[in-house]
This record gives sequence, structure tokens and C-alpha cells, in this order.
Amino acid sequence: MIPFDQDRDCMEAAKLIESWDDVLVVCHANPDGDALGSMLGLVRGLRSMGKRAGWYCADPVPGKFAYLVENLPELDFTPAHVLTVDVADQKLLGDAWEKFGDKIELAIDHHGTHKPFAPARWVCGEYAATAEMIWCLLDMMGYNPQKAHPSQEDLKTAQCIYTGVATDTGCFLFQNTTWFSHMVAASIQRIGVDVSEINRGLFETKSLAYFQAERRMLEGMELFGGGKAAMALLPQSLYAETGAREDEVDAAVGQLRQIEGVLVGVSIKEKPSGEIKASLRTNPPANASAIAQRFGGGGHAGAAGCTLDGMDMAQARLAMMRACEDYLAELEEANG
Ligand SMILES: [Mn+2]
Repeated sequence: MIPFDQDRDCMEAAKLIESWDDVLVVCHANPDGDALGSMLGLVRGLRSMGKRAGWYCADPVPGKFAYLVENLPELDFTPAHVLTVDVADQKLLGDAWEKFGDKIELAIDHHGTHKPFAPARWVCGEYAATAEMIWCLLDMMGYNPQKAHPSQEDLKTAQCIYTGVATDTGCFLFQNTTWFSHMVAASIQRIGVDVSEINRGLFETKSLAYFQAERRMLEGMELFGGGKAAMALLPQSLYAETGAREDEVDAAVGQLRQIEGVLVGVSIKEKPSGEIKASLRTNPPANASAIAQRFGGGGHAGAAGCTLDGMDMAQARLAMMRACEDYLAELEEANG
């Protein structure tokens, strides 16, 4: 079942967790589908195996992911062991770092840019989603939902894992999608999870306010770098004036690289705190993470992000344009 010669790391992680009880699983702040799906899928799996397990995220679960957390209580015990899932850097933990940082024993993560903060780690950049690793881990620990009559709870666990894989692969469209992503999805569909219903909720249904925000975003979009890069600005006023939800608008950055000839799509977002964040989505051979790293950020080849410290929107726009143009020029040089 383990696809990337990681049997040992997976087994070590499984052994460690098997020896634990009263386990707390933590994901990163501002959680996405993979963070929540990995965390809640693991918690559900551990509970099915008779362990006391709870979860913590520094930020609330977005409404569109509410089904993942159904029937799962908030943390109602004092954890003895803590592990993190999908967390590439302790900075991303939010207040979970102050609350549980000294108790973290294990990190499971699929970010190639992972900055070690836990004493034990299973980190592998080959997996499209951390949820794929959790599916392997549960399998390794003897949790087998692929039985003939899965319980409602088994189906819920599988829904969590599917959500993680589907969101991090852009519904199996992104370049990070592997045969193993499809295999995990296939095994989940086989036990009876209605994936088309999940897909509709995650990828198709959008609020009317979102379409209004999208129209404004596209109106203000700029092409640069000889047509190889596209940028959109997402000021707080965009959310305030259209009523669109941040998580819906944030995902729109993916559209920029759909423009023919565009290798780098980037959005510059103003957070409520005034902090400026950039999200990058690239097509090969461009590497989003390589650009984000110039600003101390990181991520994956196709999707990455960074914070533009001490800049306002206008400064961030210029700095990011310059970084993208420099990067594209270097890329052109390297590829002849
Ligand atoms: Mn992830």
C-alpha cells in the first residue's frame, strides 16, 4: 500500500501512535481541506480503534467543511501525546504552538519545504495530500474500512480522507496528482462514499456573492512578464463590498494560470489584520515554491504562498511582479 519507499517512516509513525492513548491531532491555522481531512480522518480512525483521540485547530472549521467534523466532540480531555498533520512550519500552528507546542512528538506532512519542529517525523513530498499518508497510516495500524459492511463512522473517516486528497489535487487536476491519489480515491469510492456529492460541494457550488467578487477580481487582473504571469489583487474591500467568503475568493487564484500562455498566477491578498499575503499557482516548468521562497514562504511546485512583511498592497504588487519577472527570466535562461 505504501507507494514511495517510505514504509519505514510510516511504520515508525504507526508504532509510535499505537503505543499512545489520549492523543491530540493538530493541523495548521487557516485550515484547508487537507489539513482538516487529515486531522479529522485520523481522529476518527483512532477512535474506531478504541483510542481516546481529539483534535485542535487554531481557527474555526469553514462552513463548507462542517460535514467533516459532524459528531466529533471538541477536545474534552488532557492530551498525553500530540502530533501534527499537514503542518510545514511551526509558524503555521497559530495558538496551537503556545498551547501544545512542548507536547508535539510527531509531525506527518507532505510539504517538501517542511521545517522540522517535531522530534519524530514522517515527511514526504511525493504525496499529493497528507490525507493519503493518513490513509496509509491507518492501514498500517490495522484499521481496515475496506470491509464488506463499513459503519457510518467508517464512511465518515473515508469522507475526511477523500476531502483531503480531492482538495489538495484540485479534484485530481493538479500536476501533483499521482496514481496513488487515484488509488486512495478508488478505495474510498469502493466502500460506498458518494464522492460526486462531496465534489459538487467542494468544487462546483459557489455563492452568488463569490461570482460578483470574481467579476471584480478579473476586471482588475493584470498580465505581465510577456504574458507569462497574471496577477489579481484581493483587498479587504472586495470581501466587504461583495459579501463573498474569503475561502471562496482565495481559491480563485487557480483561475489565473488557466489563461493560455500563463505560467505563473499570483494573487495579493490583504488580510483583516492588514498583513499582505501572496498565493501562487503555476504551470510546469514554473515552480510556485521557488518564487514564494524568495519571500520566506514555501509550498509545492504548483501551489505556494508567502507573507509580504512590512509592505502595503501597492508595494507588494510591485515586489511580487519583480520577483515573478526575475524568476521567469531565469527559467527561460535555464531552459535555453
Ligand atoms: Mn496538504
